[in-house]
Amino acid sequence: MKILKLGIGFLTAATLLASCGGSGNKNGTDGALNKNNAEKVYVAPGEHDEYYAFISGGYSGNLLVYGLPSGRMFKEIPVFSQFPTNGYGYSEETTPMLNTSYGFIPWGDSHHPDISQTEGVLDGRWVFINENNTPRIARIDLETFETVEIIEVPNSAGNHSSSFVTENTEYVVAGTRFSVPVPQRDMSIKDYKGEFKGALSFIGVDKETGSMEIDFQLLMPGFNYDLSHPGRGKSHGWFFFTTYNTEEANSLLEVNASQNDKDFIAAVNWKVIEEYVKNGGGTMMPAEYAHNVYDHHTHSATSTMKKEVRVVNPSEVPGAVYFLPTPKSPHGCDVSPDGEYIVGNGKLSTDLTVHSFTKMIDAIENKKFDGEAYGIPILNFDDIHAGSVEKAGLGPLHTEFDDKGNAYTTFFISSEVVKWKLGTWEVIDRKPTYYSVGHLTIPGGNSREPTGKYMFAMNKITKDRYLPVGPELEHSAQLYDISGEKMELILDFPTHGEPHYAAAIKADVIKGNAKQIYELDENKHNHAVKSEKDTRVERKGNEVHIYMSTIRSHFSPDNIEGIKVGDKVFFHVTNLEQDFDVPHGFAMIGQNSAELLIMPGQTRTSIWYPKKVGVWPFYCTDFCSALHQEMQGYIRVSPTDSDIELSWSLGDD
Ligand code: K7E
Ligand code: CUA
Repeated sequence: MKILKLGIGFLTAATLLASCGGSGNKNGTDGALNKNNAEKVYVAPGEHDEYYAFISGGYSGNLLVYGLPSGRMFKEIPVFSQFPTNGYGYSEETTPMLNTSYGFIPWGDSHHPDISQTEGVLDGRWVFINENNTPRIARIDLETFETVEIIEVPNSAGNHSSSFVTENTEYVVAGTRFSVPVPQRDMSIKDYKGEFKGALSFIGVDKETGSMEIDFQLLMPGFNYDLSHPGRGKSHGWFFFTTYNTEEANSLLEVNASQNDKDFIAAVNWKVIEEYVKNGGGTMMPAEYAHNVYDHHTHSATSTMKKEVRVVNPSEVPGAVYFLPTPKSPHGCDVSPDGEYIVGNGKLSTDLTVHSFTKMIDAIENKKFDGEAYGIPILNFDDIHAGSVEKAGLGPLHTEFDDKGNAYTTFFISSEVVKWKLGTWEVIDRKPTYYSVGHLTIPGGNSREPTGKYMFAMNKITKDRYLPVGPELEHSAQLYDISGEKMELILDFPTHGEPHYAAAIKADVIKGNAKQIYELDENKHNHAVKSEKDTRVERKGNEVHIYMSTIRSHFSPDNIEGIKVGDKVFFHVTNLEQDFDVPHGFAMIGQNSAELLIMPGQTRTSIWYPKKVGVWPFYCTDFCSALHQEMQGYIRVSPTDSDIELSWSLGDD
């Protein structure tokens, strides 16, 4: 009955929303943006923003770098998708990054970026992001702002409760949204219940290098593991995962996974499991997953196929996992900066449920259990419940925190952000979002030290917020000033793809480390040239290797003859420049891939299959100097049986 009522509530709210968006929101700002607010987001020409925001590109598969408070976009970092803008996923050096156990995959669905931490504070070394569809975790280096590592996650499907890091980046954690047979096998879908498993993967991160390895996977009951967050401070050593579909339904989940009054937050004591594993616990299970690593010295990626993974059965490790009953199909699972409160946002509940870590430990120590599920003890709701924020809104999704003991929760259906007080659970303020907000971000949000100046909401629906551009719209984000008692909307800005989540950090922590060039001396690429005198062309059967260089404003060589139809031509292009922001591009007519955009000191390789006899041009795509238009060359392509000698030249040489 309760479900039915809520269902109607959903409908009504959805109708309201649709009519609101459809009829056009004219200002929607609680009074028009005043001059004061405009000044708050104004970053004068040539000045820098105060924060970096790394915003998920969702189904673009990438990660976007924005500045706050201006809302300006600085860079799209290709992660899980081919990116013709710079040749990522097309060049020989970068295609191994997109290798998986299913072969080369050109696309991904990224969700949750999270920045590395030391002692609970964002250290700005790396940002991690998950791929939901073909489960993977990527690491992006925040000196070069490039993807440097991607690890596939076996036994997982819908890698969603990911990629959150523990407070010393001991682990980046990846949990499966869809449970699946483990190991995969041919079985009836109807036998889901009790047979499928949900793998929660703990990926160890090397303290110095950031290198990732899957340390262990917990094979949990076949629920849907939706989101997760680490404990911190007093709760460091624990990780919390929301679940839904504890009914273990395999069809029509919108009805069948909403039956239970409460689902669970799974509390995982990873330190206990770490100890268990150290003492030889768990079993090595055959598995196939790719581990792709990019090296800044060779400027190349390698892909290794791993063959096994350590799995742990939670019911065999006493003290490792407990279930915290949480109403009702919770989505977000957020932990307060001090580590005491675990907030579960029940999508189908009007209340927000907050659990107390202290009470949880108490209940565990006193063995106050309320049954078990698959051998995992269930705690009693009343024993662990810290409080509820009542009737806060409709469709709560995610919560972030500021530095003053406040929490901010997004409500998808009622389209608003609600500010409330930790401990008293009273609602302090609410502000509309435009429209249907998903995640929100406060810089430093997932750490011991969140900031208290800005919050931005990332919305699922845009409708009339910007000039119309046809049916397909970018999503909209809204930036709020949260320094006062009441939140104030100060900026609207579009994001790219679907901005599921963002991680934001004070710019000062990373901007001084950002690399400007790659040192040519340190270029260890096999096919690099260090000067023009090394440039050359070599034939090996029908393979032709062109060792080429770029410098303002020419290629060396720029005239090549002796190439034949049917050859496989490798352009190994090294950019000899050693100045900041002088890339050169390389594009060849009829090339079946993308251009190369080559940074100073870097080498990139592209393959071209000459198909037609003639003289064919190539050119630099990046306007690099006043004589950029002169940066071009020709390749003479002769018939397959021609005996024209291979030759190359630049100028009169
Ligand atoms: Cu968009 Cu975090 Cu993937 Cu919620 S998730 S909204
Ligand atoms: Cu080099 Cu344009």
